[in-house]
Formats: sequence, structure tokens, C-alpha cells
Amino acid sequence: MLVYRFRTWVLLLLVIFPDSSLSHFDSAKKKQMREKVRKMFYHAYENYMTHAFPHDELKPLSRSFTDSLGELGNLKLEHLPQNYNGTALTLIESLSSLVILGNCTEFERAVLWLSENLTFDVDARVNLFECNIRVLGGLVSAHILATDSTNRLVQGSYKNQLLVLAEDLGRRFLPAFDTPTGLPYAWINLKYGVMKNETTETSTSGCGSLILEMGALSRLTGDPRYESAALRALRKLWSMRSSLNLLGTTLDMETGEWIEHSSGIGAGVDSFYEYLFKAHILFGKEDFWRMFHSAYLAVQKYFRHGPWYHEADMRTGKATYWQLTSLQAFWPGLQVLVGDIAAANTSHREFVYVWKKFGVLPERYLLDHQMLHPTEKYYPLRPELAESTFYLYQATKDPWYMEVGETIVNSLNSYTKVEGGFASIRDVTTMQTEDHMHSFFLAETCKYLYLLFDDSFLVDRNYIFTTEGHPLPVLSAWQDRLPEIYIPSNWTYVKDEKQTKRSSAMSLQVCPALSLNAGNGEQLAESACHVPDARSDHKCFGDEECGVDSTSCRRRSCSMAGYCGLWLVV
Ligand code: DMJ
Repeated sequence: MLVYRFRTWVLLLLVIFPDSSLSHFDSAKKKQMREKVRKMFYHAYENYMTHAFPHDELKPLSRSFTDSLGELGNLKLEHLPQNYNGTALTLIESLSSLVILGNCTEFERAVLWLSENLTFDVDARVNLFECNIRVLGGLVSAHILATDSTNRLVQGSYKNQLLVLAEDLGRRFLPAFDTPTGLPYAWINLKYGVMKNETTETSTSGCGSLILEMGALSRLTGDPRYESAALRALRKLWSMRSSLNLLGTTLDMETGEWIEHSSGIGAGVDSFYEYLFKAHILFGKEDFWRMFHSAYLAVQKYFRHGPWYHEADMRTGKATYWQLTSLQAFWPGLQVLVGDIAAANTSHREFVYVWKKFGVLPERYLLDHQMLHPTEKYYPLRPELAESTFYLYQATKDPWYMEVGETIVNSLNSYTKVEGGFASIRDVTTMQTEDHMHSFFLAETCKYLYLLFDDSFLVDRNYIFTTEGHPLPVLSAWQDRLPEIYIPSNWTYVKDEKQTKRSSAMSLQVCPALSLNAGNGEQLAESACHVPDARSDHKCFGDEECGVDSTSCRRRSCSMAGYCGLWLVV
């Protein structure tokens, strides 16, 4: 009997924490994958340097370039001044990845080139949010890496030039914040400031995801204006939340009125949540934590539906759009940082399922119609699934996540790799490619995949990654108050119950127990309602293969990814 019970426990533990020896991911395989990702990075980087640099981004099919930072402001190339060379965006975005890959020589070369050639004195209307996360974040992070005494990356010749450039850019941002509400304009002309008749429409991310980069700039330069401006905007935005602690997606920055009341965790909002929590880690302010805590609980309560997240109206909490979007795939990564691993794992599986179904993640999938969005079938080489996979592997060390990484790497190589770099996918049903390699492919996609297989950069170091994947060190000198260790409890709620019920794997309620006699006089407690799933790995093809949950006594159903769980049917 003892042997039998021991075996049951071992089997149970194997289901929960699969033994790494059962995976084909031994250290040789890990090394092989790391090298595969390294090759991908250099294939993209070298093609950019050959065909696009010093312009912003590579067009891998025509082997040409695009000055996309200007285009982000709808400024077509023909409207740019003749001598406009772009801002070498992809080079700036690659800096921290070069360090993580251990290529100090190329990092040094790039830093020196930027120091001598980069100028922001260009007549280009750029998107403040994009320019902040890509350019300011890239420069600030690279400056810290270049001056970090443990790295000794740039010998002698580095005299804080990247910080000087970052400060110049930060100063050019400031006029955007000079508004009655403190909410910034979404667009700014780098040379002339806010343009006449500039649009007053902006997004939640656009106002609420500036604090990491601008805060870091203030800490590095001692000039508080950048952090103050970003903080004022964030506080104003937070004050516009509804009584349900929800925010909308777009707003008028001049009047402080919401334009789009529906929101979720994807486009236009995503990094707002991310920055509330990461600002708490980086700057330690209790306030950030309080805002994040309320915001997170509201997301879990009003947007979550089993493993998926739909959109809801901020005023009523009523569901609006039932969509799975590629950008949402960052959420499980954030949940790992917060400690809500069970919920993270559950959603991550669904994204993996969709990735496997289409070969890559489509931009938008309509959950209620079980079909792709007719005009958003594209995949622009986004990093979010790789990012969450990296975080989940770090938290669990479950080699299954490396297998997911391998799937992503293989898909990228089969569908997006072309002679001139990596191309976006225009339509995931045909895998037709598109002539664009976004800079985030080097800043994030390759970086997170590399870190999944080789995290030596992070050993004995404490970094957080910005939303664009640029590492910033967590320094006690930057912390107004060191963050406490929060032990999450009752994070994830099941909706539509008379009384909310905790459904996190860490906080389950036990339903009425049935006492069974083990035969040897010992009493075994067994759930009265429990019906096991058809298969011990909880995989399924239909609801009928899922049993009854042993702790809540609710019928389990089969999710889109084919796993039994307490999903609510859409
Ligand atoms: C990146 O620029 C950032 O990750 C941003 O937060 C969201 N979109 C892209 C990548 O998909």
C-alpha cells in the first residue's frame, strides 16, 4: 500500500513538475538553440547594417531601408529634408542585445558611431511613446551598460556621449507635456516641438508608459523634469479611471475626456499596466504598487475569461470585444513578475496553441467567431510570446518552455527568414511576407529567445526590461523605498459567481470531503465530487473528456489549447 501511494505521489509530481530529464533539452541542446538564435540575430543585424544603416529599419525583401521613426509620425520620406538620414533606429535598438550576446567589440563600435553621428535636430514628427521606448530607452540602457564597471565595454573613449544624446532627446520631449492636463501630446516634432493643429487624441499607453525611461534619465542626469513630467501624466491618467478601476484605450489629452471607453490588455493599453509594476520595482514607490494592485485586480475581474482576456467597457465592466491579440501575449510575462504563475501558465498555453495552429501569432483572432480578424491576419515579428516564455522558464525551470522557444525559433526560420533578413508576415493563412523588419525584432524577439537558452547575462545581476526589452538595473540608490516581497494570494478570480471564488492554483477551496477507509485502518480524505479527467496530462478534445474539479466540484471544460480546466465557455 505504501509503495502504491508513493507511486501515486511521484506520478502526481511528474504531472505538476515534469522531470527535466524527460525533456530532450539537455545542455547540448540548449547550446545548439542558443547558437541558432545567435545566427538569427546576426543574419538580421548584418543585413540591416549592409542595406539600411544609418536609416531606421530594414526592408528585407528589397534590401533597402525605411526611416520609420519619421513615418511613425505619418511623415512620408519625400517630406523629409534631403539630408535626413534617420536615427539609425535599429542600431540603437540592437545595443543591449549586442551586450547580452557578448559582442563587446561591435557594441563599442556602435556606441562610438552614434556618439559622433547621431543628431535629433531633424524636422521629423515622431510618436512620443514609440520614440521614448525605442530611442530614449535604447540610449539610456546602453549608456548604463557602457559605464557599468563590471562590463568595461567601452574603453577610454566613452565620455557619456549616449547620455548626452538621451538628454538632448528628453529635452525635445518636454514641450509635449506642457499642457493644461499634464497629459502629453502623442506626436512631437523633434526640431520644432508641438506642431500647429496637432491632434489631441492619444492612448493610455502613450500617456502612461513613459516613466521608466524618463525616470531613469532624471536619475542619471540629476534633472528632475523628465521624471516629473512622466509622473504627472501617469497620475492624471490614473485619476481618470472609472469606479471599477478600469481605463479606456484612447482619450483627448487636452480635455482629459475618454474617447474609447472599451479596453483590454492589448494595443493602446498594454504597457500602461507593465510600467505601473515595473516602476515600482525600479523606483520602489509604494504608490506605483497601489495603482498596479487595483488595476491588476480589475483586469482579472473584468477582462479575464478562463484563460483568455476580452475587452470590456470601463464604465460598466461589460464585455465588448472577444478577441485574442498578439500583443496580449506579454501579459503572462508580467504575471510571472507579479507572482501569479498559475494564471500566467494558463494563458500562455492558449497563446502557444494559437501559435502552433497558425505557425506564428496572428495579430487578432475573434474568439466569439473562432476566426481570424479579416484585416488583421499579419504577424510583424512580434516578441510577446517569446518574452512570456522566457519569464515562465525563469520562474519554473520547466524545460517545456524551452520546447516552446524551439517552436518559435523554427517557425521564424521557416516562414520569415529571407536572404535579406527577416520579413514580417502579411497574412498568416498564406504566409505571404511583407517588406519590413521592425527594430523590435532585434531589441526584443531575438533577445528574449537568446535569454531563454542562455541567461548568463542575468547571473548575479538584477535588471528589469523595459517594454522594448532594454535592460535597466535595479539600484538601491534609485529606490525611494525598497519594494517589499509580496506574497500573492487571491489574485485570480472566477467571474459570474454569486460570491467571487479564488481559482488560483495556489489558493484553492476544498469541497466536501468523503472519508474512505484505506483498508489498513487509515482514513483517506477523498473529494466527494471528484471525477478525474480522461487523461492524466489533462489534455482533451472535448468537454466530455474533462471530469469534475476535485476542489470546487465544478465541471471542467476543454480549452482551445486542448487542456481540461475550469474555463468558462465564451
Ligand atoms: C514593441 O515596440 C513593444 O514591445 C511595445 O510595448 C509593444 N509593441 C512592440 C512589439 O510588438
